[in-house]
Amino acid sequence: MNKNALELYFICGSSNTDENLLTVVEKALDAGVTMFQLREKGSRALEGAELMEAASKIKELCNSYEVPFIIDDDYTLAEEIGADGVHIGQDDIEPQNLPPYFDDKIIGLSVGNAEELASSNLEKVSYIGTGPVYATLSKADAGKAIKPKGLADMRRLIGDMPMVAIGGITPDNYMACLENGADGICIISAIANAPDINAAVNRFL
Ligand code: TZP
Ligand code: MG
Repeated sequence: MNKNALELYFICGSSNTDENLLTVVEKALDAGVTMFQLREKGSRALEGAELMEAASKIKELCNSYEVPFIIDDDYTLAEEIGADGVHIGQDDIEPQNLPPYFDDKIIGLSVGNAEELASSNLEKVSYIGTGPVYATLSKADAGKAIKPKGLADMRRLIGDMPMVAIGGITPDNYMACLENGADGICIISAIANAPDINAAVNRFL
């Protein structure tokens, strides 16, 4: 994959904002985020036909900004709506077992530490997401913060493999992620909950 797309990777779902999800995504795209992931989890997560409709609309939006559109976990939905890829975690389907649709798509895998790396098959993986770098309120079971040092350790182990940092990243701390081996940063709350999304995105850019 083109590593540049990982630069400012925005993740959002209905539970991450009090605003309309599509409005938030469009504002972030318009401000210049370079990749988007739909992560529908938690109390307000859309399901069924509503989820399919929202995902299709977001796909059209991302297409119009030429920004890759990734779906978290739900590879069936990703294939159904023709998303650019899927992001999976350690407890989801293993990357090599994804359907053939994903052979030429973006496959992201969460890999938080050396143990997870050792047990992961990265053959089909396009990038790894590593974290939580800092404490986060957006994922209850995120585990202990690995700090930028954890990114540097991971970088030494993975060579050139594209890697994004995730977890608690803000305009005040993202630079340490890039300085410690991340190709880009993944953000939920610092964009989704910003009073001015355009200003927040521009602080990162
Ligand atoms: N995986 C590890 S931390 C995290 C995920 C999905 C949440 C990141 O959200 P925020 O609000 O940017 O800390
Ligand atoms: Mg998952």
